[in-house]
Amino acid sequence: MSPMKRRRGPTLIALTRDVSPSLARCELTHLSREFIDVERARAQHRVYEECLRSLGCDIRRVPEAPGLPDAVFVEDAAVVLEELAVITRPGAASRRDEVSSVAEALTPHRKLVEIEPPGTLDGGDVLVIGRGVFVGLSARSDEDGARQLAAAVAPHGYTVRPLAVGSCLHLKTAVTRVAPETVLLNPDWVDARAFDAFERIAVDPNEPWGANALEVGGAVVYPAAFPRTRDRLLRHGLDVREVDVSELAKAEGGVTCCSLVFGAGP
Ligand code: CIR
Repeated sequence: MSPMKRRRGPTLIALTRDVSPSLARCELTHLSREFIDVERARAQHRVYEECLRSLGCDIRRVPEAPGLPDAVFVEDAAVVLEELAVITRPGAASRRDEVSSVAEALTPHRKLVEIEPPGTLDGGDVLVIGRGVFVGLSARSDEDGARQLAAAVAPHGYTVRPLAVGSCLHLKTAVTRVAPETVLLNPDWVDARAFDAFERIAVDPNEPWGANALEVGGAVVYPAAFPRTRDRLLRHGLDVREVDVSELAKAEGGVTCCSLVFGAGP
């Protein structure tokens, strides 16, 4: 086949990590502990990966970390931008050993900058929209972490905007981007006015946990647990790809937190 006719490979990389056998000992903040079927969680996670693959992602798995219950939630370990990746210092001490393997996986792709103690930052608190970086000040991410992030990204033209987070774990539990200029949010957990430059879709009031969606490849990966909010997304003309992540949700995980999606570069 001539080079002209060769199909282009995926341009997106999605870092993921298999569900740890110790997931049942995960951190929990807002939910009560209930039985988690790890095999089922693994099966759901594989379907999630398949969904990302179908949207053009090349799945690269970070090595398993059986002793780290929350290791599947790779989003919290890094913030990946076009120009650099910021390796976080998670707010939960039990999660700090997750970051070195994620940093190693990112090394071939991005220049790395690390959040230093005593600052804390979870990737789940960082929402990037264009050159705007919203950072949730939560139980996991503090002002020092936000300041360090701002210093790392400012030279590349990004502006960090810290925001208070309500009764939920992370900023991205409360608001995510579902299209380049559109956010999905729960107005009880984040100040919707902070997003008045964007089109805003509110979750259905009966589905407060429904604001965590993952925009990738022009589609929106979305949990099957929130059909009313899904209908709102569909009414906005969005291409919604439903996934069942019910076992991961028992660990307070959603669809953004199970991957780090970024451009593979030129
Ligand atoms: C934790 O509490 O850290 C985990 N059980 C859940 C983390 C979910 N991460 C995310 O939404 N970014």
